[in-house]
Amino acid sequence: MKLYGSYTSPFVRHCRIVLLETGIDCEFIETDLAASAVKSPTKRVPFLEDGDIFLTDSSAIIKHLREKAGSQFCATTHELNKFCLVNSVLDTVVNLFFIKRDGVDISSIPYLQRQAARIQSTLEELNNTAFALQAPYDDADLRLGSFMSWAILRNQIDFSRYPQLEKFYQAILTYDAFAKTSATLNL
Ligand SMILES: N[C@@H](CCC(=O)N[C@@H](CS)C(=O)NCC(=O)O)C(=O)O
Repeated sequence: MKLYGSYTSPFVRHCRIVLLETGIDCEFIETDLAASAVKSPTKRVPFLEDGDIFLTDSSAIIKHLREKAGSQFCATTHELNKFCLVNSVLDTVVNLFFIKRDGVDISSIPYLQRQAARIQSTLEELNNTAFALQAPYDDADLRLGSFMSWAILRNQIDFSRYPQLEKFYQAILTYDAFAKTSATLNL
């Protein structure tokens, strides 16, 4: 099995956490934007090869890994909804990050203002949502931790306005599989 990705991507990190948790043997192949543009139709990382199976999205990869290990991905509708909320804000922040990096003034484009407003309202909702403060962490928790860590590393969000999220983050920092996959270990 081969997982293609970067050490900084929050989507890839979540997959790496699941690999550590499940103990599944998998080779990690460091892949940059140029290589992902050639090797995956999404032109994104992560993507995974497992024999004849080729998966091009972190959620599908995590479902595949969990089921291979005899477990489940987002076992309840409630967990799936929390996962989707986090994933939606993560996708939006990553999208704006790349657009701003290309020099676009996001305040001049109405749809990008809508994206920025979506980030604020979703963070408020997440701050009022219960997430685990100790192991076991489910996939909604792990996606939230991966998102927060990336957003802090890239200076994209000031979480001091969201005290419950900060409390969650301080707790997950001490979780072994989370600590071992920190992007800063590979910078
Ligand atoms: N829905 C995808 C999102 C993956 C994604 O956005 N990856 C980023 C890295 S953090 C990427 O490769 N972006 C390159 C691009 O958008 O061109 C997943 O969950 O795997």
